[in-house]
Amino acid sequence: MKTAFKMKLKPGFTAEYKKRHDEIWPELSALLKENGVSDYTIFLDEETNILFAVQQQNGSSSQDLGSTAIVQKWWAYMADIMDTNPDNSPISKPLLEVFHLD
Ligand code: RM4
Repeated sequence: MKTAFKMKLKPGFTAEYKKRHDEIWPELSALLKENGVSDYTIFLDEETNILFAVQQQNGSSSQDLGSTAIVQKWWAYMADIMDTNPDNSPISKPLLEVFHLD
């Protein structure tokens, strides 16, 4: 099932955000794939600093893995450049699919 959600990047951290994701921890990538997440892409609207994430999920969403140590560590690592909840998870809102072309 394809799902999408938005998050928020702090202004001025586009390059840093991309760098950190270019260097995503292999154990995080592995965890996502083990939990059925694939084809996971994040786009940035540079005008608003809104991050738009799209993923294929077969079971959990990438955002449902916050009980794992790896995701908690990643969220803590990313918290300085993103809008987050008190537990460091990124503030994320699901997006409504309004069109799909196979
Ligand atoms: C994002 C955010 C998401 C995570 C991806 C890998 O910046 O932290 O929660 O799933 O990275």
